[in-house]
Amino acid sequence: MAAPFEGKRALVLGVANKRSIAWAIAQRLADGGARLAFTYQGERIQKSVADLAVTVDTALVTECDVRSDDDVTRVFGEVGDAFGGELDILVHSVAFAAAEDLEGRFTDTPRDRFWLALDISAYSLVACAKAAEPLMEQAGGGSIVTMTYLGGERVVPHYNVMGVAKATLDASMRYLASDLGEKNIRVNAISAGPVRTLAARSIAGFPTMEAIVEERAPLHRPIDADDVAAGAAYLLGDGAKNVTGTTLYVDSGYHAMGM
Ligand code: NAD
Ligand code: 0WE
Repeated sequence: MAAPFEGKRALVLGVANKRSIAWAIAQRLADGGARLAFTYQGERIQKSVADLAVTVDTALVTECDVRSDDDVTRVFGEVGDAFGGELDILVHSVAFAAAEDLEGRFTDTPRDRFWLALDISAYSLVACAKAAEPLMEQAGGGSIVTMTYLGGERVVPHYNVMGVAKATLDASMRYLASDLGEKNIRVNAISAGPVRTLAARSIAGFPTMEAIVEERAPLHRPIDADDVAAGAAYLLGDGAKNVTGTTLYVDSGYHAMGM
């Protein structure tokens, strides 16, 4: 295809390394002609994100811990400066729960770590959408995509508090779509099947999960970050100009099965 994102300006949150879903999406946007801005969390991954960012047309690489209102405000200020006060695309690909809460019983989740998971994995979309609104309004509209998972709709063993966070994220996506529609800002989610990223590899039993999807999903195929990126590119592009408040499943059809 020619250049579906020519002249578009995109902010991507959630690149940690080359396996990140956010990086696969960023590459698609860049290949389509977009200019990019990236945020990373913490000095530990600064170099890894900076090294990836130089391989595409990047206007900004800056730190953002989504728990911090100050960080979010500063980042969108920097994005406005880098992109002439406008923004077309926001990719939200951020999630975190304490490792100990992704095993054992959901019942055992303590109050502080419950809110930590919801703060980083769900409220962050609300904060970023609000900060993006004036920049996208200036651009005449925009498109926001977040990353979700079936564990927010149905019980996936050990997904636990992350499932509750994804349920909150999904509902937030719909309410944001409702509020921002009048500004021509669309908000959608991709529900991805298991992809072997940094966030996934540390999870005990992840290979088992991949095997179950391959066995039971209609397409009997594993999902990779590039498949997810293709779905994101659709939702972020003009071909989806009348699509908002919805979830696109990129999971080899697994979600359609009852058994
Ligand atoms: P990843 O580890 O590459 O990405 C997760 C990102 O979240 C990292 O870049 C990390 O730095 C960032 N993050 C964590 N805490 C943060 C904070 N406080 N502030 C800012 N950033 C923070 O893993 P991924 O699999 O690419 O995950 C991206 C998204 O995709 C997540 O929302 C995840 O829930 C979702 N998802 C993943 C899968 C999968 O199987 N990998 C499936 C469905 C959905
Ligand atoms: O959203 C996710 C994983 C997100 C995630 C991963 C980690 C690992 C490291 C959030 N927080 C952390 N915290 C850490 O300390 N996925 C959709 C992938 C995933 O994670 C699972 C899954 C699947 C699928 C956890 C348990 C069960 C299934």
